[in-house]
Amino acid sequence: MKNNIIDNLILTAKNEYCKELEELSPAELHECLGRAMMGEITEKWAKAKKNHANSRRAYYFSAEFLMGRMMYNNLYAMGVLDQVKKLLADKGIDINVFEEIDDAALGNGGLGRLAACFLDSAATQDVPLDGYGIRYKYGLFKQSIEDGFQVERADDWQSFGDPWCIRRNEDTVIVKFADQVVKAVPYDMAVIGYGTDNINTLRLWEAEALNDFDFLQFNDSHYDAAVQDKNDAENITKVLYPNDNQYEGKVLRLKQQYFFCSASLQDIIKRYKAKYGNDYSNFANHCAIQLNDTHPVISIPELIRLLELDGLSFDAAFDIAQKTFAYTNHTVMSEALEKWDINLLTDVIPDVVEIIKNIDARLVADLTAKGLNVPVECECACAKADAKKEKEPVKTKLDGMRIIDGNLVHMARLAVYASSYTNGVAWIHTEILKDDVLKDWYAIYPERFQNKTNGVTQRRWLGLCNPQLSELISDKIGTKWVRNLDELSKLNDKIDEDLVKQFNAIKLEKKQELADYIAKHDGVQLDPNFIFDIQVKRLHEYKRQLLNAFSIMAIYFRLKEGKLPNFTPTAFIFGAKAAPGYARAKAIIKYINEIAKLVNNDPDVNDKLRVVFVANYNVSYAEKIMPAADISEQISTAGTEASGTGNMKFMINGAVTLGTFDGANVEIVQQAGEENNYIFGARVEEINELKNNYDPKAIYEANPEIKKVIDTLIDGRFTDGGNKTGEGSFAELRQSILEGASWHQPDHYFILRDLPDYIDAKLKANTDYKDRIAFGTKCLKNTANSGTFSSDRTILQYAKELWKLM
Ligand code: 26Q
Repeated sequence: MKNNIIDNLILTAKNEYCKELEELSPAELHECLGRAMMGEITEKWAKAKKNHANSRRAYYFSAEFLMGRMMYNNLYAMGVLDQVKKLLADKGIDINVFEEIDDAALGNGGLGRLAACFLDSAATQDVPLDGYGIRYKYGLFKQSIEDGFQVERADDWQSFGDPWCIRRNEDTVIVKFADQVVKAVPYDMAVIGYGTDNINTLRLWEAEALNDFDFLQFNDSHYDAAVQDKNDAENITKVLYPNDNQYEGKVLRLKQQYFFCSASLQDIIKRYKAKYGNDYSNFANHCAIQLNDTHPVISIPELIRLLELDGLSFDAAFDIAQKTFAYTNHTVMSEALEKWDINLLTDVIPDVVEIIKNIDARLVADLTAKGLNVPVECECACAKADAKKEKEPVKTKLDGMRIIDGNLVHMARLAVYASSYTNGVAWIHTEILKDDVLKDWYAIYPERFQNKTNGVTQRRWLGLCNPQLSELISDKIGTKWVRNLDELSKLNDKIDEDLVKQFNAIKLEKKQELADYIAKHDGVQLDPNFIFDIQVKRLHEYKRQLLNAFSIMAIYFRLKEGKLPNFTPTAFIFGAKAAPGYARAKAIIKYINEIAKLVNNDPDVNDKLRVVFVANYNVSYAEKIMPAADISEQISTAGTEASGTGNMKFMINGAVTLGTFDGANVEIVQQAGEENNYIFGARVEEINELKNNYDPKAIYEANPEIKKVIDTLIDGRFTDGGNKTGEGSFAELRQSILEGASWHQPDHYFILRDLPDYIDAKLKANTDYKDRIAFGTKCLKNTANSGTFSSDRTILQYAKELWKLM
């Protein structure tokens, strides 16, 4: 088999490029090896497709799939990574050349990467799950840092070719908008399971014009008009919206969502009809469809529309849709919840709006029958009285649940009402859905709510990215962990001084590798003997990179004043992309870079303190970072981070979590022990109380250290893009904390509340680190107890408890 791949590779190189292997550029080699591997799996893939057609199956609808680099992953899954590496080496080729090939970044962050982990896990665990999404021409922008500011560039990921996708012209379908008709052309990517013959499919749609080129227009000298249709069609799948946890109500975004949902449903229906004809009674038994957040929720009315077109009544179609779909919520942040303006929807997809109106009417009838068309019981007993006084109609419980509420269509409400299940992505998140965000819905449909704590694939996030630790683990407990991460718990009995020393040696090696890469990539020198304290994730106020930055300034001042004589040298490493339109997030990046410049150039401290903001943090960078962390920063305001999955990647690789009681941190600490992690700050209950009674300015006035730290935003030591101090972006950051803004209270993520606790916890970890055996033991305990955070566990729970596949 391995020889086949190499023979195939040599042949492909000759056929495609008329070159010997040694002459190929990295991109050409990538293309040829990729094709050779695809040739290897053809039969297995076809067989798996046939098997799936004959069983109940599930589909994962997602606007994002953040796959990362596929070459190493696929070689690993096929079990030939080491052999191919050696065979290439024999030809004088270093397998690391593929590091030059960009990874496909068809996603923003957590939600898109989760989708990719799920595909890997489903394929490996023989779960018949296929993905449906969009083949964006440009993925998430590439980030560079210029003078401390984020600069964005387009991500033309296909410029290196794409050997993994097969274009399937024969499965092209038509998608219609009020003002436009386009072709949806599918590209299939094989999702190769590890240690199984099962191969699943990720089908990504590209938009194309019905007619590329209008000759009549051209002949009339209307050259622009001649290509207008082509451009308008291709624009639909041109670029991924770079927002993460922030809703943007743009027409093009709506077109993207409807485009891939309609195409995917037509595809599924076509396949269903080939088997069952026009009888839809078996549809909901035939498949389950998981909606990855609200981005594909337009699928619900679209399926009903398509079934009605085929002769079903609304009620029959609704019933099928409700049984078929399930919905995953990934956020509690109100600014991230999708609410489409009904006029905009009507302009783009009027027929779908008619269905939504019918669903809303059905909701009204259902809830009225349940007795909910009654005035809201307000805690302050004012609603009725005030309404009378003002002669306004009394607001009813039902009013607050309408799918069409005023001018807005609430996609999360539509999803909960017209699907079989709603799930959160970590225990605490599901609890918040039930008693806060969706509490009215939980009260009526408690049986629909489930929790499915996220996970990550250990193949990429341990096996591939940390071969040294993988080997140590396999030496101790065998290799079963690759397909069953619970096996890691067997390490618990084996942790002794000797094992900890071996673990520490590996950690040091991974830190050296990362330091070398950062030196090359970002031009900053780090000493691997420093503590590596790392926060990598999208830049968002709720994730509180600013809290981390403030704590570093506090430590900086204490060091300068000689107050931390025993401080263990620490490198604070950041990586984050800010949405291009998110001014405050960009200001925070600049602030961190200003701190880095100050600290790294100050000879008083730079033998103890380093700060680096790495550019263009992405999946491939993450693979270098996760194994090299001593401390994993997970410091969101309690109740804001739905789950987090970076926290799990760090844990598996043996880092301690410095974090709040939020998202999956809660379960991480439950598994690995509070004594092996560093938990600080206000919990959800306290945060909820503080919301009515919080005075950050009082904290600022009362605490000279905090005052000094906050004032670094305006005291003139940093430049922030303004001509003079106070004119750039930092003054607004400070103001957002002390004064608030028109749309929020002062310090709405409670940075000042948590800052003192946070500094204490950070310094506690800093001191603990000195006992290398004790600290290494904590790290290893984290690895040993991370089994439950495999996405294999998560996907099997989806398969059993939501999709009823097993
Ligand atoms: C919506 C409308 C228009 C444009 C963009 C969007 C949009 C895009 C992406 C809204 C949200 C997202 C991404 C959300 C996300 O990544 N959520 C994360 O999901 C992870 C997987 O469940 C969790 O671990 C994280 O806690 C959660 O923040």
